[in-house]
Amino acid sequence: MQKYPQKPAFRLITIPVSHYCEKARWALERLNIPYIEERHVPPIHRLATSQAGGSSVPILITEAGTFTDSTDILHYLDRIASGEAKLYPTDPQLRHEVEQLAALFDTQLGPSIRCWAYFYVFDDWQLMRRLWGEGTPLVEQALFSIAFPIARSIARRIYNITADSAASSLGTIKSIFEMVSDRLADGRRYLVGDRFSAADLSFACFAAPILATPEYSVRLPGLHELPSQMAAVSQELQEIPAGAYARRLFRQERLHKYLEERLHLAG
Ligand SMILES: N[C@@H](CCC(=O)N[C@@H](CS)C(=O)NCC(=O)O)C(=O)O
Repeated sequence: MQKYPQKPAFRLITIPVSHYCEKARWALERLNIPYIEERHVPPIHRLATSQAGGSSVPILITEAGTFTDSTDILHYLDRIASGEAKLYPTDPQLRHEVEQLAALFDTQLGPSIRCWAYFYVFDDWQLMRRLWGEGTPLVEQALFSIAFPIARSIARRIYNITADSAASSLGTIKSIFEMVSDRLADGRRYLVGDRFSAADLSFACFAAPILATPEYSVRLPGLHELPSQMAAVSQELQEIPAGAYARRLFRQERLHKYLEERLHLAG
């Protein structure tokens, strides 16, 4: 998938639905940096990531170097961003708070939502074909039926996806949503300070798959497409302040970019 083809671009290697990849896309788009996204179907992505010197996605390849972790990508982009577009505050105390929250979302929320969601949707081949295949090369889409069972069984093993781990992941997700709701209870507009930061961006991206966020880069399943147990949780979380907040961030902080991209693709 090529975006902004008129200028020289960074390369971003991704798996379509990955919420770690969404972090990198959003940061690149917010900073108005042209990039070419190279989407891959798992486990075929490993050919591209190992060639770039990494393993997981996202990987950002730039003239200044290759970044193989979503937080390293955000840090790098922040270094080259100017003023308003910066994702980390310059004040050291506020920056520390942003880093701490973002790390919690990276290490707890991201993996918990992945485990919980995959537990429910892994048997739905049609949905998985969209989530892992949308925008990937046609040859990889054609190989999906062979690749999917392999990638699914690897993912079940390395991410320990079981009924028990899905239930405990949901506990972690709810406690992080409660912490975020408590933080927002004083009426603040953003999680840290008075500006949008990497903490907000990370929370919105990681939460998106459980909130069926419509502006996400890959079409996430709506409530009507989800198994009823998932739909009930999604509905419940959308209605609490943290869930409403994450969806608002996509609408208010991302939607203009999203519309621009759709217009660009249509034009
Ligand atoms: N710490 C990494 C984690 C990224 C991650 O877990 N990516 C997953 C997709 S959600 C992945 O690439 N899984 C397949 C693999 O490891 O080969 C980051 O922030 O970039």
